[in-house]
Amino acid sequence: YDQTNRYVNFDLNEEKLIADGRHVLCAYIFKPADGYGDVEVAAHFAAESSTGTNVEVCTTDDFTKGVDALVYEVKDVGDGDSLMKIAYPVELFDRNIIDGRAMLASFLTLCIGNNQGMGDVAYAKMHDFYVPRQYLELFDGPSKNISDFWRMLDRPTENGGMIVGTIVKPKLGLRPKPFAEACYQFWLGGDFVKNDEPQGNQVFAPLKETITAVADAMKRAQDETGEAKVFSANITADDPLEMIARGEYILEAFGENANQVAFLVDGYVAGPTSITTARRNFPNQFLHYHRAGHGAVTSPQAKRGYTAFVLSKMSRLQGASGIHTGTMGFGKMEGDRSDKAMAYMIEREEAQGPYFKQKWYGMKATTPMISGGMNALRLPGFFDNLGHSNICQTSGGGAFGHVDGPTAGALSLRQSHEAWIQGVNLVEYAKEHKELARAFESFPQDADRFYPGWREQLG
Ligand code: RUB
Ligand code: MG
Repeated sequence: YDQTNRYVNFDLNEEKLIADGRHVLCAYIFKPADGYGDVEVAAHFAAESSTGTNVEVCTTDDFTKGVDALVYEVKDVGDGDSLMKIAYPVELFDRNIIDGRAMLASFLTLCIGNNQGMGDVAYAKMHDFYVPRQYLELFDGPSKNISDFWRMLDRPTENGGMIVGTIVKPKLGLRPKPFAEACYQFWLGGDFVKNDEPQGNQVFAPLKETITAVADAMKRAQDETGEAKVFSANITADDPLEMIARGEYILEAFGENANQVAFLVDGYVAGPTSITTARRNFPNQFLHYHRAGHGAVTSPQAKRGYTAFVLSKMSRLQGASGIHTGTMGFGKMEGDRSDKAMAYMIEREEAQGPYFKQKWYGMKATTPMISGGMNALRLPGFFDNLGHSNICQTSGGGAFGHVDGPTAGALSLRQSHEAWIQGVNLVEYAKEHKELARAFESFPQDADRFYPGWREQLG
């Protein structure tokens, strides 16, 4: 039946909704199934996402109608697609019984839940959302971020620049000793080593044995270099108790260096519960939100789900210290230049999304983690596009694929960052920095593409 009378109100004004601060606003790109009209489908979508269903129910009263989600805009955006914007009263969202705080699960259940499987919707994807102050402040937000790394590394706590990082490769198949040795070698030149996301407690590399070896490698690398080192340990699991057991074991094993351990959680596959488990049980650790699998819903090819921008924004609410924001077209994963908007949304006090401007009211920033097919040669273009280098960068192949090994790989990444900070052309800088020069030989296809003529110039 037609629910447009109840769930659509085109008289609502977005500016006023934002000024009143009582609604979460969501923007979706959608297409009705054949034979349905866009406004009619938008109304059903808002009903199913709030107080209604596909028929009228006798239990609805006047109070119920006061918390309806309301469609306040529907418009054709070309290619058969339409935009719809829906205002969700804040009261709709579930709150914890333990502390009255908000939970991301409820936001997802309502705003991107049943509405993803409706028969009269060909597809609908969330492209942006706006959170009013009173609801935003009910989320945990980050407790740590890149500033904490900068402090550990003896850098300024503002504008401290790129964290030189890697991902241990091969992603599976290393036993504890060679694994720890790979960390050690990278740390001799770099700052930060992370578990690749599938690495955990495999039979050939038991977590306890591997972690003990890595903690020892960290100590040795610190003694050798006189610098602090950081490790991001994967604690992802189905069971929150398993995550906590891993986290506690790891902190104990690192002992005096426990402060320099981040916890990596694969927040897309393991869900919001996993992120909050880490955020609330280990508030003193940097929470590293890895997002393997997100492409299934966030890819521009996917017509349903939500975008990577939406994922990033949700992660700041939940309290991720850092989240992968892709390489913006400079690495191996899908993405393009304009993805910098998602970095700005998580790191700034106020930022413009595709549809909504968001203020964060002092909520700490989430750090962009830049990873996936990067190496020393690709960094300058990446920084030019982003406009700064205050990010945590991890190159797996870009470090372990360096012809002179991971220490040289790490140094080449550090030198590339220095060159960019000083505004010096990378080939020029490579003349005086041999690890960087050898990165050109390590990744000749990239070298030819980004720095044609490099062979002659480097001699
Ligand atoms: C990259 C890697 C990460 C990807 C994930 O390894 O293991 O899991 O960065 O992608 P390498 P994203 O540096 O060898 O390519 O960062 O886009 O989520
Ligand atoms: Mg990985």
